[in-house]
Amino acid sequence: MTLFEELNWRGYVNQITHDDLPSVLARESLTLYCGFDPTADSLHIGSLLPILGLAHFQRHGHKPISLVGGGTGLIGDPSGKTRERSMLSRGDVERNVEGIRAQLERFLDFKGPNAATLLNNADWLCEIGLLTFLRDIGKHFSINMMLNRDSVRMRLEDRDHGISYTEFSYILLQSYDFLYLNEKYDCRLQVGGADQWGNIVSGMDLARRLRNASTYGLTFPLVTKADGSKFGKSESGNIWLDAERTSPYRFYQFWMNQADADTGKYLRYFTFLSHAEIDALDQALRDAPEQRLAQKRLAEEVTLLVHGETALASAQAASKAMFGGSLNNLDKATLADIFSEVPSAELALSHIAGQTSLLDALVEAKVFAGKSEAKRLLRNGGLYLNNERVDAEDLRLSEACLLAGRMTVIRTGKKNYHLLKFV
Ligand code: 545
Repeated sequence: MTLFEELNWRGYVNQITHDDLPSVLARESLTLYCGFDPTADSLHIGSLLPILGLAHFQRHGHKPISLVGGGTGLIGDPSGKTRERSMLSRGDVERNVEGIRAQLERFLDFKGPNAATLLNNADWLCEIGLLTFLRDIGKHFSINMMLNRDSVRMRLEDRDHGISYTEFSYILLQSYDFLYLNEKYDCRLQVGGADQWGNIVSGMDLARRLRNASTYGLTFPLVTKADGSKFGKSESGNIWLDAERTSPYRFYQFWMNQADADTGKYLRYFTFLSHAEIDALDQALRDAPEQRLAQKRLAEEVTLLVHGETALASAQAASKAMFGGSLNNLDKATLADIFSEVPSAELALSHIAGQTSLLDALVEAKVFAGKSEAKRLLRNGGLYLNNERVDAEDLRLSEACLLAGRMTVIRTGKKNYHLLKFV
């Protein structure tokens, strides 16, 4: 299967600038690039599609360039934005560049015959002088055309927000990048999300005018959800690629919780699983949706890709724990993370000295209104301490009841959790 057939099968192609791009891609090895502005110190899953897109190109023998926008990030792309961005300080941009650079490095192969390259456009954008830029680049941009762009027109019509000269100029910088990369790296294709179409085409025009170069553009679709809500957010906000911002457990759960109607599409977008395996998972979605096999495979694959094997294993252990599995081997941070949304109570550490009865402690922690209620549940076999059933009514709290971080997990019934913290 050719690269283009593969991209089409996976739903990666939104628009291409030339109909002969598929045959060019099949014939020769191209250098291509995609840019990422350092608007935060981490990428979020919105960037995953273009990153994996670059990886698909590389797997088919093309040479990808990941470009971090250390220069353009100082300006801010107005594409698809209804308001002016708040400008980041130079220090913030530099910090963000480092965070993003480290993440981008994980997805591509930087060795071998079609090694990937990682570049920062600050290296050339910060060097070019204003007058040179206005004379050599600015002269080729027509204000009349620029005013006609959707992202600019929307902001012109909105008197309250408007657009600054700074953001208005952004397209010149991205266009100059394509020109520069074409000249220095023989880069002939720029890819990006659907919001980048205008910037990409504009760079192609510039490269044609100044270097008589023929270049190509390809955009990926915007990732959508069947229910119309925004992809990539949970109740607690963006899903980040940085484990410090979104724990591997939450990341795993995010994919686990995808709707049946979206899962087949996301398996194509976000995993490298074979067509045969994805078709089989589609079938499983139709035949036995309640088993959530497809979601489980999706969660496994994307977590493995982004966080690696060890983090996947602990995310899986944490997910099992949430459904009654063992809690003994989870560390403090994981426990705190899994149970961060369950009601918790603090009890004095002195309670674990072997003197306090569990049931009394549970009443003190307000898990039960009174001891008789607690006893009734225990006799019905519905009281669990660290996911193990409690049978003895006179059980006393001791060191043996504590998990990492001096916590005890109480479960009443199938899935009502409470966390006791001994302080
Ligand atoms: C800069 C210089 C270039 C070429 C491209 C750029 C960046 C481009 C842009 N892209 C978006 C972006 O978002 C912030 C990333 C999170 C830290 O603004 N002008 O930088 C997104 N991009 C990936 C996809 C996108 C796009 O990084 O293209 O469509 C999201 O899917 O919004 O020479």
